[in-house]
Amino acid sequence: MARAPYDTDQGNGGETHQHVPQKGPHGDAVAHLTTNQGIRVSDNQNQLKAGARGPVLLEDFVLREKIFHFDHERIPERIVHARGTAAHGYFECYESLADISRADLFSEAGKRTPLFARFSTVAGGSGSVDTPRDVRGFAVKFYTQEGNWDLVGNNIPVFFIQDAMKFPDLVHAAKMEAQAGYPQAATAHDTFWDFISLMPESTHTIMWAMSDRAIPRSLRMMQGFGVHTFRLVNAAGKSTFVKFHWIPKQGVQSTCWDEAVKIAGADPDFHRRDMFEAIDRGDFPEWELGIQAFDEKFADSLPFDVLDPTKIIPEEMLPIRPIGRMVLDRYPDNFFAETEQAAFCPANIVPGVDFTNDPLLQGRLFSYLDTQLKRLGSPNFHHIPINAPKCPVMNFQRDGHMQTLVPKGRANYEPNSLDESDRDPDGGPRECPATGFTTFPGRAAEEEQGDKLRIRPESFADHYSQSRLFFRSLAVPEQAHLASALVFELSKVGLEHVRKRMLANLVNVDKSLAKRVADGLAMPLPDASPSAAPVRDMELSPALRLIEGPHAPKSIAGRSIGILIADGSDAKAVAKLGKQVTDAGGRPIVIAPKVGGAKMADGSLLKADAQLAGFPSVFVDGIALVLSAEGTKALLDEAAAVQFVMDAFGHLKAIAHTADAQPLLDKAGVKPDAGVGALDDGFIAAAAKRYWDREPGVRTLA
Ligand code: HDE
Repeated sequence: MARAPYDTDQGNGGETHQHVPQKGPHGDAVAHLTTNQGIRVSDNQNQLKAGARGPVLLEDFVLREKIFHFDHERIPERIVHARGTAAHGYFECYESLADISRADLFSEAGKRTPLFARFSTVAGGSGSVDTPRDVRGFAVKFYTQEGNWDLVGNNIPVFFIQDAMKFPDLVHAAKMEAQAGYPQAATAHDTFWDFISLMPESTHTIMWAMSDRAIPRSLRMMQGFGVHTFRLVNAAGKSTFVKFHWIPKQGVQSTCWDEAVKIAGADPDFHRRDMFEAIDRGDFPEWELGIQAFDEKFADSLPFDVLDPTKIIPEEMLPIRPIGRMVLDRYPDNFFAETEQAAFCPANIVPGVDFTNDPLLQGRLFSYLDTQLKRLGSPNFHHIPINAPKCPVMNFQRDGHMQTLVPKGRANYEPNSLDESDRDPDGGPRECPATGFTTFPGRAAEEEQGDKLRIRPESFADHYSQSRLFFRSLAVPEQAHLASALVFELSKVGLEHVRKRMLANLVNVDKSLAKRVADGLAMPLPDASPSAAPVRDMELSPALRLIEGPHAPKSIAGRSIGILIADGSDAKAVAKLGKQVTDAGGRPIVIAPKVGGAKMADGSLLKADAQLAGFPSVFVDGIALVLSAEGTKALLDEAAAVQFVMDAFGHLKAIAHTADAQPLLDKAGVKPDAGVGALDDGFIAAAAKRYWDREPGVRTLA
């Protein structure tokens, strides 16, 4: 409904008053500003004073209510995963999984279940940047018809620790140092590496965290993992072990480290903005959900324990079966109400899915509900729309802070016999053994009811074989990035004994890796640290690599091309290129020295999407310089233009250019290679990838 137009006038002191017209029916309730008690407000610019220059009066309930609410607008941020962005969408099941799970969302082909997905960094506070080197959270809340199921995973399939007991230590070590309050959102500091170097079980996750996986290009271009081994349980009560995988349709892609650092300064909200804009333009992010399903016999045949969250099952050993897809098609209407108040909890599980004894998962089952009471302040936080199940919720729980429901009747206990009375015919809901959640009884009663022990299973002791598997499976440039990331992080560690201890651990992973890192630190290579179990060479898993791996992007779909223009550019060439990019599913972004546009060779004015000084090439996946000789000349003295080209080259992106743009390329130090070419039809295909061969010529890697 269209709003009634408001009037604008000036108050006594020149302040602007926008108000509902004084003459009129005043029947349009929503047009009127009110207090929280529904009292209409006459003046939202001035507090009540004793005289125009006098003191404020305590009786000004309008002022007091407004300030009171404002004073309490913040809630505690998440202790980890504080910075995140989220979207609504749906899950669509490919086929019935009834043979292995009775879960409603997997019951039939084409079945759609609404969901809410939140992606996050782990270490930084809610106001930190989007692109630090960090693990990313990947949490999905499925609103199934049988209750909410939260699959609260990460973009890395393994975790730093094996036992929940160590989580507070890990997080304390990773976050800002206790006395200094910095660094924010960075693991490159003493306490993190001090802890890690004393925790050989972290080594495998460290390999992932130092790899390009920890600097994703976009949240839309990350894989997600359930991490723990879960169970699916069918109607007959049969259990199947599963590992959950999310595979992005957009392809898995990362940035270069130098690029991630520059993005952090140029746009701290880079990932949040990217998600918002993609959904806004209808380019809905999509992931396929897959499972690695296996039985106990297979689990027993593995040389590691499936309950150990520091281990993967390589895809080559057990292929991923696609079971459905997730599409994110709606950005939240309100960041606080939805993204901030969303309460994910691994203990939110539905019939047909179950836990395993993974000791990390078991600890998480306690932690999330506990932290959410602190954060949201009431045991009734499931009433908040984003957390409320979309199926009936009926029980005898009552009262508590912020009770928003009004339960009717006398039945607030059970068993009761109120149904038998004429006076109180509604005795309320009852349990159901047939359809209610029943816990899978476990594998062998003896194993789960042993002596009470604080003990780690011996089967968790191999900390290095899979670390080695990961490193050796990567593409050559990725190995160099990983080694360089270790050099970068350990160079920020002032404690020499910590660096040395870390090097000694790395010798167990791969001697050549340890040597590269030691050389990068200019330190001698120590002997290997003692390893709790012999390190085995496993068959390599090419699926782990990003570059030319099975999940690498195949086109520029979902990606951006920056088209640099200036006065004298060819309008037709810009339009043609823009269409080619759009046709390929990409997004053309026209960048000019002034946002109002540039004067084209044909005399027309072409408006720009962005101003050059505020839009470095780190924001796009490839660049095209559609410049005339005149435009190029003007840009040669613009540091932003030279840096634009230099960075695109240094970040290994495709560059297309007019012949007239050559002097700018020369000034930016661009050398000819397969990724640099004329502005022709081949550019769109060329921009789908990065030019890794260029890298040794632009930076020294370990
Ligand atoms: Fe979390 N984790 N975690 N975690 N975690 C939280 O819950 C915790 C772990 C993950 O977008 C907290 O509501 C413990 C593994 C994500 O809101 C907290 C342990 C994995 C999110 C918590 C772990 C995760 C969280 C903080 C070790 C990947 C963000 C605020 C036993 C499988 C969810 C909150 C969102 C958030 C505890 C380990 C993923 C404190 C104790 C392993 C994606 O409860």
